[in-house]
Amino acid sequence: MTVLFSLFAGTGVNAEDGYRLWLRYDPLPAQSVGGYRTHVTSLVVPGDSATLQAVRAELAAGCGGLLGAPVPAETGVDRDGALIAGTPKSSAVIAGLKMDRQLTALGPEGFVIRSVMVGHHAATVIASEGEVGALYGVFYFLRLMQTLQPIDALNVSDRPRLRLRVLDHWDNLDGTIERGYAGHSLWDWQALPGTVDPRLRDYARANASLGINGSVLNNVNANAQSLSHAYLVKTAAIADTFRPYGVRVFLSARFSAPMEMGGLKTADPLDPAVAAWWKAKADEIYTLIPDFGGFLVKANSEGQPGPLTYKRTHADGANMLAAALAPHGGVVMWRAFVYDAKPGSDRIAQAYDSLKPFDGKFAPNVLLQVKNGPLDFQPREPFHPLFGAMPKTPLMPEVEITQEYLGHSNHLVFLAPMWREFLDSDTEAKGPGSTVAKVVDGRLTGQRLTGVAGVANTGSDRNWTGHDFAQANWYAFGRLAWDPDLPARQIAEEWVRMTFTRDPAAVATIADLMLGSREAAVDYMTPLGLAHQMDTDHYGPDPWGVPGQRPDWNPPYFNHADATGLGFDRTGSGSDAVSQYHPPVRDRFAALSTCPEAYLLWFHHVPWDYQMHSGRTLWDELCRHYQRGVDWTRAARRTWDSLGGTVDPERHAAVAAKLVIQEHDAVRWHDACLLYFQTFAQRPFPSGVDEPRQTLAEIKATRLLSEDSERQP
Ligand code: GCW
Repeated sequence: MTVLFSLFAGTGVNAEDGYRLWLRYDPLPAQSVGGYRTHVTSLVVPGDSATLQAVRAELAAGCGGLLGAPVPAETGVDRDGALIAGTPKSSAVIAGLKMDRQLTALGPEGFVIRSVMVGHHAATVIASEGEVGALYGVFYFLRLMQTLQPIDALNVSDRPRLRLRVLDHWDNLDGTIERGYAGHSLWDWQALPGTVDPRLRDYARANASLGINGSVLNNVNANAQSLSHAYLVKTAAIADTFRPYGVRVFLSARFSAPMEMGGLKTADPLDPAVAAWWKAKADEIYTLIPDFGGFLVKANSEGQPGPLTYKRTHADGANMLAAALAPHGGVVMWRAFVYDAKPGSDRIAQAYDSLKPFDGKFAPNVLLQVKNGPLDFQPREPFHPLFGAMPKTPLMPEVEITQEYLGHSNHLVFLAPMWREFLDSDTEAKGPGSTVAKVVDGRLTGQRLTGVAGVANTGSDRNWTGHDFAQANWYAFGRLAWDPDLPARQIAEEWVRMTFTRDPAAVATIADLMLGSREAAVDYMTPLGLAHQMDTDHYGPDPWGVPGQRPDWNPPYFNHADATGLGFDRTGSGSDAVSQYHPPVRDRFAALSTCPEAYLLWFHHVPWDYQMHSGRTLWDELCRHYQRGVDWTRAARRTWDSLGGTVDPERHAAVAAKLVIQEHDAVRWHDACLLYFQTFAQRPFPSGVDEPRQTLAEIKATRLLSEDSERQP
């Protein structure tokens, strides 16, 4: 059997440019290979579907590469060490093993990997009810070898815990990416459908290696043209490329498209002509893309059109679209990120107020896509109070993989700890232990339609994500979407082993660096519950804000710094947004003494001399956090430098250069925020806190740009 296509098209031989991500199949150390070879002597993957060809190609590239010699493809098992992959339908050997009941229980995306006897021969079987499940099993098996795990007595069964595991691309039709920091869009709309960049297959492969099974191709700030016939034909070409890897395409739908494209006078969801337009549009889409996933909709938020424009509700809008998709099996992912500039209102409270009343009112194929926190992808936020508050509605969390508020592609910030913190947050909706993870995967509510979305950080940069370490966030998202209970350390260590080094000491060192990085970013940007202190590019510090800026986009609105103290009062004496949480959580957050200090300034306006758990004042503690963040960036540089002999020189240098920027930026954050807050606190910096390098006036006179190459260490 032949390998019909090569993997990682266009890759220079072993160029260490990061292109290969975690799917590097370079030869393993000789002492490990010996043991593996006896278990991988031939590949038995019958079947000609595109997915089975992908299974074959991946096994051939993976096993051949890791073992340092090609592994022959065979049609039958005539010796020990066959690796058999497929489904009971595609493989007579798998059918003969009579595992159908178990495979059915695991579903078409689940799989079994087992060491078995086939006749008189020892073999390893990777089996699933579905071909994509077999492919997922293949990636699992390859990961075992990549991370040097034993493969001699395997008995694995696994399946994804969430149904929709989706990347949201905020890609515009002109090739730019909103909040994208790794080049241009991977979709070349001009060249499509005639030319499909071979890179798209590698994108789909990388997703399949994690179990990501959907991509929303266009920005939620949507252009109606994405739904035109010409663009749908282009989208169909992308869908054809992704399909063998189990990645379905979705589109963001602009709510007013019936007016912009269909010439209708209204987009009122209750107008029969509008519903008919969407139904016809859905029918057209499914003629071109039979497995189209559905629509993602940002409605009545940040200027986007929506049902409220016609005095209809979010449920009216979502359900009308859902009705158009339902006959084809598609879903609507309706975003909960809705807020208006309302004088006097607390922006973060609006989504809950607008959507909670509709619990139970959405059609069965609607999911509400809710950001992890109530504001907007900050370095730290408490969990969104809608989790646990809408038991009759499938809630699909949306996290941001792209580092909009976390140093763009310049800062090393590993996001798995942040997502772990979110998933482990206890909503207490049904008593203690009602974690967000249990809400999301349906354990708590019985929801069958489940999912999670991550705003993608990929782009046309050679290494896909700009920062080599940002690849780990794509990886972590996919792994957590598959299993929302995975520990952050396991994810980090897997990724390091597959991406950089298998040296145990270096793995531990790099994983430690990654695991500390998010807390460091919180420390040097927005410690103790501060939020949204970024400039309008959401990069550098801007705690003083922009005069005349819309208040709920302006940092002073969020920090409430004044002579008495710092922080946003969201208790009963303030906006009372805290009351949106279930009573035990609400009470814990609402009392100064029990509110976790990590969320202190999120919920409370706190006097400068308030005594923290450490015994220090708020002011001193705040200073210490900014300093701790800066210190981390310095230590990170030293640590990384010490790994010079372990990591290849190309990527070592690239990361080292980024860490210089990160330290520079952290100092800027420290200086800017402390000098500004000091104008209110009127207190000196405590000992151990660096004196700012510039005055506040000097800092305000320049702006930190993420593209700036002029930084000095
Ligand atoms: O975080 C904000 C971003 C916008 C984004 C919006 C959203 C796509 O700054 O760029 O728009 O959220 O999530 O809709």
